[in-house]
Amino acid sequence: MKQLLLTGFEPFLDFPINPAKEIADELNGQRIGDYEIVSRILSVDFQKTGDELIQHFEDVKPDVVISLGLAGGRYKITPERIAINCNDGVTDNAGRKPEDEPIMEDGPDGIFSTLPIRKMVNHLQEAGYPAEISNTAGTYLCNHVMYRMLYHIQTHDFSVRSGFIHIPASHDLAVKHGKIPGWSHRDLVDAIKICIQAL
Ligand code: PCA
Repeated sequence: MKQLLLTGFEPFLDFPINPAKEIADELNGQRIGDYEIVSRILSVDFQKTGDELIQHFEDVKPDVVISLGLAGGRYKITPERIAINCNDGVTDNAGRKPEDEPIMEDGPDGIFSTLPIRKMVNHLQEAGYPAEISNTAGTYLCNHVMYRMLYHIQTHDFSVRSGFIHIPASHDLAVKHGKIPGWSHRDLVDAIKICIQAL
């Protein structure tokens, strides 16, 4: 059976729950389509997160990598099209706040997702879920891990598909936070299963 490395993130900023972690935890060990899901949770720390992800990749040796992250305030499931070579944004969980820094000094400006993002969005919409391709993963940790994984795969010539999906808040988080829309945890999990089945 093929292995799919599914990553989520720990909570960060003013989000006391990270639904990306909850989804990854729930799907860990499940079989979806041709894949066995191996989930790992990443820190929200510019200095550590990329290396953590590469280490999980080396340990698991997956056939596909899908990373999940919360986009608090978004209404739709949004597979990301591209990661850019930039660290910038608000303070991370370790108190760092990079400005306009390249992620890899010698890296390309951008790297496209190698996941079937159009097919994922089409299947989500057919199932009745709000979904669209996002053309920016921002410059925070989600963009960072997407870039680091794609760069690692590209520079080592691995034939592994990889990319990132941003998700809206869960109801639990939306209620605790108070100012962002939420989906039910069940629908979030179902939507990510649909994305995996589109592989
Ligand atoms: N979302 C953040 C980082 C962690 C997460 O779940 C982001 O969009 O960059």
